[in-house]
Amino acid sequence: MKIYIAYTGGTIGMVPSDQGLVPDAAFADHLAQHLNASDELAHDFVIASYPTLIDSSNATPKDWQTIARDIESKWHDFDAFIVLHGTDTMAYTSAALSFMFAHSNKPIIVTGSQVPMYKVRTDAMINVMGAISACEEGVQGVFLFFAGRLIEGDRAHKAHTSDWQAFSSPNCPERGVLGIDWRWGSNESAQKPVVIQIPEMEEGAVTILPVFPGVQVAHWQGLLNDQVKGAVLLSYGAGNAPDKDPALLALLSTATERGVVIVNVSQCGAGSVAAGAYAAGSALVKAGVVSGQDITYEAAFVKLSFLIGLGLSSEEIKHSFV
Ligand code: ASN
Repeated sequence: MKIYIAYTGGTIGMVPSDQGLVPDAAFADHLAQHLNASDELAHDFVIASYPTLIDSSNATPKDWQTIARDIESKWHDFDAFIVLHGTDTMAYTSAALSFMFAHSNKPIIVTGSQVPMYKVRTDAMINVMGAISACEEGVQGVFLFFAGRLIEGDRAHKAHTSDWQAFSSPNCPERGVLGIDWRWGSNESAQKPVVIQIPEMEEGAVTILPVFPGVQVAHWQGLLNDQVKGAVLLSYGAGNAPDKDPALLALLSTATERGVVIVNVSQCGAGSVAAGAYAAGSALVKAGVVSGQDITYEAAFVKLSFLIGLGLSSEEIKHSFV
């Protein structure tokens, strides 16, 4: 099997510096030595290190495009793709790749680690080996693999800062769980031809509006500036926000009337938005806010960025969330 592994940055390949951990340009070579040392891994690995390695907290939509273009340029030369990435924004990147490589017929697996590979007590190789194993099993699609769990790329959420199990799949069963052997979940996706679309995604086109006790117009005004075309509203519970402040609701209505798509996602982290179950949620519906249902806020943010980048109209984008 020909497997392309891209090191984009992140803890997995970091080493200590005066300022704390930083990505190491020599990591790709160390990993190559590990993988090539084993006779059990009879694959052709090509391991690339990106010219600018980042802590993934610096990632922007441009980085999603860079990774996607890199994979696209090698699409016909490899059977499988593994993206080594920092955990902080890994769920955003895996969601972005899911949208950009819809119905992928090859494995594209994003992984990384909580502890760098240079440490003795590290999860680096167990995650890399799990990702390779998923490729060997011939899974098709974009996934985030971490601590034995193969999560659909657009369903992952970073849920823990320090557990080995850093990611959850709040509203969707994992595709597979790897212990000694794989335990497979169901794969209901009908096989359609792969669609690769890598739009230009403007930075700042999408924002996140937090709901919190005492939130005021002034808090959101700057976030809903003229550059913004989409927003994820992080609501309470089943999709509620204060409905006793007319100015706040007017701000949302004005934005949706000028074409900003505002998607309601619960800050609970799991479960679904039930738009309109409470009066406090109905006010959002009246203001033109659409329900994100059970999408994660990471995937909602990325989906808005992707669809806006493709040039879809507000109505088309709203429709895609239904
Ligand atoms: N700050 C790191 C990153 O996201 C965290 C990690 O990879 N575990 O790049």
